[in-house]
Amino acid sequence: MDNKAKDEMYMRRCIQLAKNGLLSTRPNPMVGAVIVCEDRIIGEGYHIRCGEGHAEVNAFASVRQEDSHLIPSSTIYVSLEPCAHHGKTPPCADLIVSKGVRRVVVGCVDPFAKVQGRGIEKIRRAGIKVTVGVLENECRELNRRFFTFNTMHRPYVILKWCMTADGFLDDHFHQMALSSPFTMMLSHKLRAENEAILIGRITDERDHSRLDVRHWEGKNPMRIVIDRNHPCFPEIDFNSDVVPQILECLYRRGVQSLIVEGGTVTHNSFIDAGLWDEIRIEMSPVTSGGGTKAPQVPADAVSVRRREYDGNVIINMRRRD
Ligand code: AOF
Ligand code: ZN
Repeated sequence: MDNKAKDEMYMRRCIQLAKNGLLSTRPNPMVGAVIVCEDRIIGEGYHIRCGEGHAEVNAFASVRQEDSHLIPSSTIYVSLEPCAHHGKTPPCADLIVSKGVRRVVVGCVDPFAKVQGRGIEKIRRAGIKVTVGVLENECRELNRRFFTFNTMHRPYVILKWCMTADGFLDDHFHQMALSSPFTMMLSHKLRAENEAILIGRITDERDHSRLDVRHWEGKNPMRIVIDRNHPCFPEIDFNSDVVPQILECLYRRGVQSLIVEGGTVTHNSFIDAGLWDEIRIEMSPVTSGGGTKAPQVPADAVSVRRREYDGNVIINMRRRD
């Protein structure tokens, strides 16, 4: 195995470890770290919870006493640039320098304003070799909410709808039960993985949806209904475009991700404004022969994943680069 393949293999392990923090690191990113000496992993860790130790801290702490003398001849792999700032915890870049490892391999640069390359800079200035950008796309994908929030200054937006096989959301008269018990569970999983969920007033009045995660474990997302008579945020001016204002309100409150669950008018306003990152469509095998038409998928959306569960198909789309 060549060195590049080895670097990628250990970075893949970092990503795998990082994912254990999926429901608990928020608003911090998920990060994994692996310490390797002569092709042997001597320590590994991940960021478990916001306010607690970062991945690097946990990885160093996991090294066994009898292996600690190997640290100066080791490489530490981290899926996100080690931090340079004093946040809730001290800078990981300083920790790495004090441990005196031989080399640092970083998945991607941290977009957070207080870091943004400063961690890498600190480590390089201490004379330690740093390689940046191993599995960069995968590492950024892992924290796509955190990246969008910090670079675009708005939450990551997921548009989600369920439709019939002939492209309708309902049959004109009622909301149709299109999800299966299993796909219902998956949509609650999606809710648990995101911080806020938004619907329009009409959808709220028709469905009385609780928008909670009762079929999955985790925290209920913040529930937002767009209703000019009951403004979700006091600063919104309903006489001008509401969508960008909602994202601004959420950004100011530190909300990193939002699911938009409809209806069509609400979905279309996000699509028309180009304010979306991911589209998730559930298609039921049922047809209705007429009703409210599902939103038109934007031209720059590409399908990245398609899974079928007992006849219900879930299609994941992203924006073409
Ligand atoms: C790392 N390793 O495992 C994580 C990092 O308030 P704090 O101290 O928890 O710092 C939070 C920031 O640190 C967060 O916004 C992000 O920039 C970085 N996260 N950095 O070196 C980690 N989770
Ligand atoms: Zn850190």
